[in-house]
Amino acid sequence: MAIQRTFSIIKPDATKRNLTGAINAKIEAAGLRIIAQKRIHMTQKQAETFYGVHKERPFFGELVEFMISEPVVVQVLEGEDAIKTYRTVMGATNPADADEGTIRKEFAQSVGENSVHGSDAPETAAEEIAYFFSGLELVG
Ligand code: DAT
Ligand code: MG
Repeated sequence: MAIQRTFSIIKPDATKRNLTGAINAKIEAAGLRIIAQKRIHMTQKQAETFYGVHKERPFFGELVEFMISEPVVVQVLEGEDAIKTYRTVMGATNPADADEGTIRKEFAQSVGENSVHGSDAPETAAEEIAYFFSGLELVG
């Protein structure tokens, strides 16, 4: 597998509890390099567009409200097989199903407030990175 980039969000439940550093430590321990990072307060429009794929799901409104409830930290991670590597470090969507040692097992509060986002495929990673960062902000 080649060096890849993925998009990450440290979500409101985690920024609120001052867990940015603890989550970054897990990211870096997994061999992923944080090549871009910024703290933003998402607008409703940004959150709706970002999670547009879920707009028909019953939890969509709740998800958008949660994502704009507090600032988030958006990141680009680079490393070997980064998309899959980060999904493994994150753990399952529902923290009750997440493996020991994963970010969600350790920090997530519920399936909705689950501390982190990570892209699920190369196409979505490229789209999500371009949505929040300009090329000049990616310092690999
Ligand atoms: P993931 O974040 O693991 O990629 P996903 O893409 O299926 O999971 O869903 C996106 C987010 O939507 C997820 O991180 C939290 C929320 N979500 C998913 N399923 C949910 C549910 N059953 N109830 C409440 N929120 C949910
Ligand atoms: Mg997803």
